Formats: sequence, structure tokens, C-alpha cells
Amino acid sequence: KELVFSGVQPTGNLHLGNYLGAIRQFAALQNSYNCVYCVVDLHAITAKRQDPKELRHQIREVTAAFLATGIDPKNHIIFNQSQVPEHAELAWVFNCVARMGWLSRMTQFKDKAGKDRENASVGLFAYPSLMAADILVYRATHVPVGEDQKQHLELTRDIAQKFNNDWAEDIAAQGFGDMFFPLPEPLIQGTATRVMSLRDGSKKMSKSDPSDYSRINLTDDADAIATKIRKAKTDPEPLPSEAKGIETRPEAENLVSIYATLTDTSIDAVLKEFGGAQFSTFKSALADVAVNKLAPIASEMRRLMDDTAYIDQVLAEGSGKARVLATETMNGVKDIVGLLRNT
Ligand code: AQP
Repeated sequence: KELVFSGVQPTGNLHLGNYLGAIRQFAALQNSYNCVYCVVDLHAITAKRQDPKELRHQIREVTAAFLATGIDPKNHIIFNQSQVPEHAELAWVFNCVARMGWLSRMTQFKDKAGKDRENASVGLFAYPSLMAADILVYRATHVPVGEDQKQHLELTRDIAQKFNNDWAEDIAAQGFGDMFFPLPEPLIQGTATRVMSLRDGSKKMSKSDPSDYSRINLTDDADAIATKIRKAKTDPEPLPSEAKGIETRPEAENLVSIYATLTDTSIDAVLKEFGGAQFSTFKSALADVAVNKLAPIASEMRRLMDDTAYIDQVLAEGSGKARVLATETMNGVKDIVGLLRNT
């Protein structure tokens, strides 16, 4: 079977964007692939200093979300990145493969560093090399992510390709054939691959947005979900009856696409049903759908968070299994590059 890898940062409240763009697909892929799902805690400290107690809590909470959405830790792997040191080790090799120019073009770095680039951490700049290492240390072939991560995945492919080219003779000499790393493919599925902020249709829904009203958290209760949807920004027009032209109304497009994804239908089908309706009517239907989908996940997450010993055990066992795979790749990399190791 081919291998899927994906990661989620423990940087705050998991939200509907993380769910629809990424986590929702994770469980569905378990039947067709071997899956490795990672809580990428080393990435979480790139943008700012995290409170250590809070960080530990968030690592467990992302793990609880993985479990609550149906990922099976017995047949697949759930773990946290920092327990498998080979991620950081391979990222160093990739820092020496990736070019400054490549990383300078990453829009996420530009967005997160803002105007004061001199003050951004080196880790934030090198984030995509670590992400490439996360994926390639398992020689993963498929990566389910939201649209926002597409550019990083293209960079991962560039790094894999440059490594394969630069060491082509050594890869063959070590018996690995013509390429050591596969070129992983993104799996970007469905309509809501980019869920936007509820306060501003031009910004993506994000954990780090200071306004809690901008996002629906996976742990929000029914009242909070309904209130946030009711207060979501919209325009004064009723809903259109067809998708054509809806892109000029980003807030409407966002809410309709969330509804379509949560109910597994298309934007056209939703507009057929709600075209001409006022937002108040549509928002209350959307709140019902969102509560139905998210409430069971939230309650299972709460139950799991009551017993963190189980979560810690899942992470420890998962890290052990991940490390076996990662060590094999890292040994190959060392042999190819010429880094002497104890055999
Ligand atoms: N708004 C979104 N719409 C669709 N997918 C999204 N993802 C994130 N936001 C959206 C997807 O969720 C996965 C995990 O993301 P992450 O936590 O690793 O990093 P991120 O993309 O940086 O997410 P946030 O919420 O915006 O966090 P902060 O604010 O900390 O940067 C990824 O697959 C991502 O595509």
C-alpha cells in the first residue's frame, strides 16, 4: 500500500478549516493507504514562544481530535513530531539542499513574518524544509492538506527532486535505483479546501486569528457555534440561485461552501435549495448542520481529554512505530550523502 502522511500544528484551537481542509479526510484514507498522522509540535514553536503548559495541552488536544474523528492508532500511526528526532535530522540535510531563493518565495513565511522580517525566527524561514522532512522521512507518496499548504508541498517535491539529482550516482551505488525519495502528491479534496474567516471573507480561517468569532472551534458547544454563524459577516443581498458570480461575494461563497461540504453536496445543490432566501434562514440551517457534525466530535474529544494517560500512551506507541520507519530512511540518507554511521 502507498503511504499517506499529514500533520497538524498544536498552535491553538482546532477549527472548522482544519477539519474540512484536512482532518476530515484523514480517517477516510485509512482503508486505501498506510497512514501516518503527526502532531507537528516542532513547527508550533516557529512563530512565537508557546506557553509550555499550553503547548502540552494542545499536543494532547490535536491527538484527541485525530482519535475522535476515527483514526485507528492500532493499524495506523499517530504520534508527535518531537518524539522522532529523525525529522529534525533530515530537515538539517534538507536545509543544505533547499535554496534561500526557494524559501524566500513562500507566501506563508511572508504572511507570518509580516513587515518585520529581520525579527522572524530562522525556524519560521526554514519551516518548509522541516515539513519536507516530515513527509519524506516516511517516503510518503500522498499528503492530504488544505489549499494553503500546496506551495509547501511543491517545495517538498523540489527538495526531493534536487536530492535525487544531486546524489543520483550515490543513490544507485547504494542500491536504491534511480530515485531515493518519491515526489509526493497533494490530496486536496472537496469544496471547502480553503475555509475563510467568518469575519472577513478574504482571510483564511486560522487558529492564530485574535478574534474567536472568526472561526468555529472543534471544541465549541452548540450555542457558540450558532452564535458565531449568526454573527458571521454577510452582505445585504439574499442568496443567489446559482453558483455563477458567487465568487464576487466571498462571505456568501464561504458559508455556502461550508454547508455543501458538511452535507456532502455541491454548491449548486445548496443554492438550488436556498436561492432567494435571506441569510437569517440559511444561517440557522447551517448552524444545525454544523452542530450535528461537530458536537459528537467535541464530546468525544472532551471524553478523551479526561484521561490524558491514554493519549500519552497512543503518542508513545505511535512514535516508536514511526521511528522504525524514519530510522531506515535516515540510514539510507547518511549512506548516500557520506555521513558515517555506526553499522
Ligand atoms: N482555513 C483553512 N481551510 C482549509 N484548510 C485549512 N487548514 C488550515 N487552515 C485551513 C489545513 O489544516 C491543516 C493543519 O494546519 P496547521 O495547523 O498545520 O497549519 P496552518 O495551515 O497554519 O493552520 P492555521 O489554523 O492557520 O494555524 P496557524 O494560525 O497557527 O497558522 C493543514 O493541512 C492546512 O492546510
